[in-house]
Amino acid sequence: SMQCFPSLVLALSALLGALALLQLSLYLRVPSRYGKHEERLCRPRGRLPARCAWFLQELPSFLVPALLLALRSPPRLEPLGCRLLCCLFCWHYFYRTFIYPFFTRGRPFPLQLLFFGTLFCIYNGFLQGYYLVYCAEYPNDWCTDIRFTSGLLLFLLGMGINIHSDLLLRQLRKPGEVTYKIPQGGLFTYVSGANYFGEIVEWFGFAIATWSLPAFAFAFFTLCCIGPRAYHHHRYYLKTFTDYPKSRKALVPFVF
Ligand code: NDX
Repeated sequence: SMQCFPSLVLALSALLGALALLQLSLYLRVPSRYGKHEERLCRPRGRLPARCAWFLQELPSFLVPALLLALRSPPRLEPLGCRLLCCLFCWHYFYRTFIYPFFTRGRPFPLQLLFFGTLFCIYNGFLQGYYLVYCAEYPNDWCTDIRFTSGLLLFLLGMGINIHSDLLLRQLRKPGEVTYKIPQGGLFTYVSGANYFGEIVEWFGFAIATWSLPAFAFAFFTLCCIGPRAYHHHRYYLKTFTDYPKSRKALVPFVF
């Protein structure tokens, strides 16, 4: 049966960190080509409806850790921290897999990115799940530790911002519409990438609550992946809408 190999966790986390840097170097200059940054003319056929694409792509991030947790024998009964944290991760991806895709009004998603996105979700789902189910060890009172409580609070706050902002974006379109408008309300009052800001806060909260290398590597990856994207969204809005609110920042309210 499976057991913990610390060197495997270390290697996979290091590779995740390296992928994060690769993303940063690629996406600081040009955005990843989906949504509003896709060149309309190229590859009109290699796409899947947003609904299927997001469902398929995010499913492994829910399924892999959920299965690792459920199938572990003997079941992990102690400490409570590990199961709780693994469930938090699965909870986010339950939303992203089973709820978000069914309401999205996004454009069809490029197949090539779907392929890499799916690979990424398998990789990360395995790393986070494997670490929490087989390797993590917490003292029995971890649930009252300041790292756990403050991290959990940040996680919930970030998730709230992310879900609320996703909702505001969706409401900009009627079903079948594919045009872009100026997002209004919630944290969009202050930043162009409110959904991304929420997601980044969420995963840094998760990293603090788990206090683990894999979770910090994933938070860093998220920052490098959608941080630049928020900046490209911001530039797109400034270029497209002459009446775009001048005081709005790209990602972090009042700062950047
Ligand atoms: N999926 C994370 N890299 C990504 C898919 C793409 O969950 O090869 C990372 C995630 C993947 C990426 C994933 C990993 C890296 C990949 C990349 C592809 C290439 C890259 C694999 C897996 C890669 C290397 C080199 C390392 C191998 O039509 P539309 O779609 O634009 O409509 C949008 C709509 N909307 C508007 N509607 C009207 N008016 C406006 N002004 C509008 N603005 C937007 O709202 C969408 O329907 C919707 C949201 O759009 P947008 O662009 O704001 O968000 P989006 O980027 O689509 O993300 C959706 C949610 C969001 O909450 C975000 O926080 C979360 O997913 N997310 C996204 C990406 C990654 C991630 C979270 C994470 O890292 N944690």
